[in-house]
Amino acid sequence: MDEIRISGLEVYAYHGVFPEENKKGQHFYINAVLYTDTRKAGKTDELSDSTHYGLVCEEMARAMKEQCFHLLERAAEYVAERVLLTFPLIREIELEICKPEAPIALPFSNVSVKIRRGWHTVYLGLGSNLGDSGQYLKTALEKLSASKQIRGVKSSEWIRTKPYGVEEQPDFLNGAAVMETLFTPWELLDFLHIVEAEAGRVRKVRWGARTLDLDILFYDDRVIDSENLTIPHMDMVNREFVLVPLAGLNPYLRHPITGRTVQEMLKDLRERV
Ligand code: A4P
Ligand code: MG
Repeated sequence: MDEIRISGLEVYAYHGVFPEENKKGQHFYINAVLYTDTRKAGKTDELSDSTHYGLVCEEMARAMKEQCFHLLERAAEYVAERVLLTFPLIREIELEICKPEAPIALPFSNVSVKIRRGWHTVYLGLGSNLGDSGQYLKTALEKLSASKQIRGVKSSEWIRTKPYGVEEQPDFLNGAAVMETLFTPWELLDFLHIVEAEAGRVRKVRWGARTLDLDILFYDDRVIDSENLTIPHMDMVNREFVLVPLAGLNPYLRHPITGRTVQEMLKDLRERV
């Protein structure tokens, strides 16, 4: 991706763990790399096709001044999020906050915290087979869209499917959705669990009937195998109710491990069964 770089932006602010620092304040210096696509502006010469770096500087300075944090880590997180939420064309930001006047009783030239944050593309699988399934799924999408950490939610068609796994349960209504998020994979999982709980979901039987099930199918091309989270979702190659809606959204999306597209996985599955 292309970069817009800002270095040495000076801001007088009040962050620090010592009360002295919060009262008196000190100079902070910000370095930022804004990851964005400059191609269109490169062709049109129109500022509206790019991000105004002057406005980004002003926004970062405002964010630095309006709160008083103990930690540089917190200040960096706050400023990075503000930039990503304010300027839609910036997909990622690398942000360094320098504190050369930090209270360290030894000679030093600088101390800084540097982070990289951005929007991630996520595909979710949605399912319901209890109560008013259509309404549960619609409400879930509204809740996702209402989170400021999530943008651009787009859903597939809904399909009626026979239960897979535990077969003695009502038919499902299934779909998929694509969106961009600032959440990490684990933060997203926690958020999805809240949305499921708000739909009255009770976890009794694995693969049992549920008002709402939200699974993370893909998170960029990340591969995660931790105790409570597996991405890409484990069993998708065996599930038409996942692959059909996913193919409706993006048939050419590739599985990061096997390299197979959604369309190919669906074809393989149909040939197998
Ligand atoms: N978990 C691990 N990876 C993920 C991930 N990528 N996304 C963990 C979401 N959760 C993930 O899930 C159990 C735990 O899996 C979570 O707490 C999380 O830490 P759960 O939702 O509590 O339980 P579950 O849904 O009963 O189990 P599981 O294994 O997730 O089942 P699935 O895969 O969700 O399948 N038939 C049809 N036709 N349509 C369906 O939608 N769904 C299922 C459930 C079975 N049969 C179905 C359908
Ligand atoms: Mg699940």
